[in-house]
Amino acid sequence: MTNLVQSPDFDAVVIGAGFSGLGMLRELRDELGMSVQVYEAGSGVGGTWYWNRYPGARCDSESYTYCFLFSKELLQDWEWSGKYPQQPEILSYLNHVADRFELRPNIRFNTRVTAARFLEDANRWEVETDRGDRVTARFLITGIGCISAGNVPDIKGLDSFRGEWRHTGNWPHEGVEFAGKRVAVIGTGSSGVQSIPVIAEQAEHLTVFQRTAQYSIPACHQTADRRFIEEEVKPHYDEIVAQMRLTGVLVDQDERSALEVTAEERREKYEAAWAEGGHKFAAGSFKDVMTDVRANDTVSEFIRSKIGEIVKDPETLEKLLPTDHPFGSKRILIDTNYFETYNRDNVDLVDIRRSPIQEITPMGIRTEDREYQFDIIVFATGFDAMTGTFFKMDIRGRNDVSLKDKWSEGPKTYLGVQTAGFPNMFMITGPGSPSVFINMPVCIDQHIEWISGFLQYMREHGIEAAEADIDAETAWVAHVNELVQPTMFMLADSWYWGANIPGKPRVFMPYAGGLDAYRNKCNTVADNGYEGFILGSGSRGKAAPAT
Ligand code: NA7
Repeated sequence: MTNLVQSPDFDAVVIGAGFSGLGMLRELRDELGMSVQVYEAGSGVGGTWYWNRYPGARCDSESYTYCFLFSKELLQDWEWSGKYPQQPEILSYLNHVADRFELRPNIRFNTRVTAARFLEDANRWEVETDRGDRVTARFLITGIGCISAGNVPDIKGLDSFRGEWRHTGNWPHEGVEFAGKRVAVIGTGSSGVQSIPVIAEQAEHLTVFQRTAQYSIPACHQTADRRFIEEEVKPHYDEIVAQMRLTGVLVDQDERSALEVTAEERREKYEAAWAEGGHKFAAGSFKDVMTDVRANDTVSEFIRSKIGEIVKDPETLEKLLPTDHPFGSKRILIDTNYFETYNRDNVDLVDIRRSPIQEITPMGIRTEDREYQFDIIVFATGFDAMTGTFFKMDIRGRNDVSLKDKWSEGPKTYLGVQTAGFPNMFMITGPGSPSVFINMPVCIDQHIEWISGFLQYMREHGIEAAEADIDAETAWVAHVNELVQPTMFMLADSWYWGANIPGKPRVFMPYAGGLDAYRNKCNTVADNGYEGFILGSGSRGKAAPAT
């Protein structure tokens, strides 16, 4: 028997039950008293952490900072077992939150939103799902994640492969059996760098297909330091949360330039940061390593020297040394024994820039110079980030304009929370917000709080509809574009630019100005009566965008 939800009207429909969807549901239902329907494609909560179950999947933010911030009791109660949270533990945490705050009754699982249309006359969103639900809601809120639409490259012959193939972002719940198998991993981004050392330990043989050599920093993962948590974190969570909310990070940056100290001092600093591991290596280093190429050269060269100390085989080392882009111009990678893995006898590295993949054959992979045989191919080839998941749905705003058409030249948003022509649709960590540059739950927390404040304001002022003004949006897109100009991000192709997806417009999507500047801007907008938004009845004419 189907269990259709037909035509009820909600205050809000929320798409996704990861950090964003769960947090937004709790806020709207428990703080604002709204009726809320959440749709989730997976069979459980978790979002990104529900789907990304590949071996070694772990978060790069330290565990005591990777959590919901809204509940002091939750912060005190939950115990993370390691310095960084592993995927299974994050999933347990999110399940705990769903149970503790009784969120499941408002979530419809195994149900994917396929379409959402703004009904101008009714001033409502009509939402359809792949299970035949059709509901309406005043607000449509997306909590769909930034990296959730997997990218399996269009390589000739994949259908003919007789073995098993998987994408890291859609990993089977029962796991994949690597023992005794010849395995290929294509891709050396975060997912590749995390999974390669674990797969190498299990497989008979592993061949890594690398397109771009990477800088990667050791995580220095370890079991959680209980003394640190009990004495320095839990009694001070209020201050820690305040600091995280302000800047998103808990690192004191050295205010000196990398170029104003001696080579010896620099080396000492980098060695100490390398020994501590993780994102502090970049964030806690000199102030200009991400903005000045000469300063950056010093850190890029340091990392190459460390890779050189680890990797024994000179030919493999040469392939692994990143020389075509500066450190930090692509997503910074954090690993556990990544480079060490290439010293194993059962691991080979293929540089596919020198010998590109021609096709996938029934037996394996053929590159320009030879054919390899595999039982399993793992695609660690990333995601159609930031916009891909939006485009899997047919979202239509005023005049039946589709979001896909509106964003055909790249995403256009105001503050990364709204896009003109789509009234009452809010995006949690949408393109144009800091999102992927900061600890995600912290950005999500800020968006939830801000959106909630906006909805309360609308309620208090009898405002039916809120819509980004086209001029404010145009200015914001230009601002996001300006912010990236002085940074290292200009110097590499990356998914931040959409460069990993053939045909995707090359537009820098996240906001690179830092969480503090972003938060200030959002707060100023709110303080000024939500300037840059058209607040009105929602019907055409009364709330027409300024031109
Ligand atoms: P990423 O970071 O996008 O990495 C994907 C990797 O796959 C990267 O090494 C790519 O090389 C490589 N790639 C992509 N397409 C191809 C094709 N067609 N052929 C060969 N190699 C390819 O994705 P991840 O899943 O690792 O990480 C995503 C985010 O999750 C990460 O940034 C964190 O925020 C968490 P390239 O560098 O493009 O040359």
